[in-house]
Amino acid sequence: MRIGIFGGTFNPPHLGHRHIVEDFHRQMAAAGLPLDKILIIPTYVPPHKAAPDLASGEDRLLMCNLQLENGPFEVSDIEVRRQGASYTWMTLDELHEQYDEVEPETGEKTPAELYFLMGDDMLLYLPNWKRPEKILEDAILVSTIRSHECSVEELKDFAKTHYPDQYEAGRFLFFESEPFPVSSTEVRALVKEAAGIRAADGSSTKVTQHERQIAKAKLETLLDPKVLAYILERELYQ
Ligand code: DND
Repeated sequence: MRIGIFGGTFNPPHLGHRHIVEDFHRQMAAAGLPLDKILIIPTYVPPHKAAPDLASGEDRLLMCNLQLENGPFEVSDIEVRRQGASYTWMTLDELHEQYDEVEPETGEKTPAELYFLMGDDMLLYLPNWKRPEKILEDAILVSTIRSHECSVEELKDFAKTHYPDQYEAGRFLFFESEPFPVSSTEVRALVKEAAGIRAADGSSTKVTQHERQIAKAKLETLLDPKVLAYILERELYQ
């Protein structure tokens, strides 16, 4: 079985996430490696960064479901259920346990082929992850660019320099993608602004009605309408 994995804090999930994962789906098929399914895995607690305004695991699971509820995508609660820091090597271990096929008579194992998707920032941060070598044994890492500040060539050079053996062994894949530059941090700041709160100092006095409308209009271009409605209804990030 060939499984794509898209892990993230998804606080909240935005259209940049949808863009990269839909491209991943298409490009893997075009490369002759069609994926049987793609697991979208929100972290419980991201292992690598402080997460201000972290919405609950349940809220983030729900928002991922609202954004990617069709087709080959399946939102998985594996990390939210496990709790604690969501280390990727642990998740890959669990996924192999779940999806590797064992021949009942001989006990022979056919490991699931796992492809872990990430944006450029995450690939460049890989040496700081826990057990990157183990991760590269258990999954092939597939990456692309988030903005024109980085190129696929730079990503290849980085992987070749830091993980030469794994690079030669084909444990990295890359694809070209038209960037959709947005971040969850930017989205949370806009949600605050749309609610009349100045993100930088938390003050509610200085945001004009006009600025609030502009922030709301910008949000409509960055979020799935169902995710935006959910955030506003639940008053997340305010
Ligand atoms: P983020 O916090 O960056 O997620 O976490 C990404 C994944 O890496 C999670 O599964 C983490 O558990 C795992 N990780 C990170 C560091 C250390 C370890 C594990 C460890 O085990 O030690 P975000 O929600 O911010 O973003 C999710 C993904 O979407 C990322 O790969 C990011 O690069 C990508 N992305 C975009 N891609 C294209 N265009 C955009 C994007 N915005 C985010 N606009």
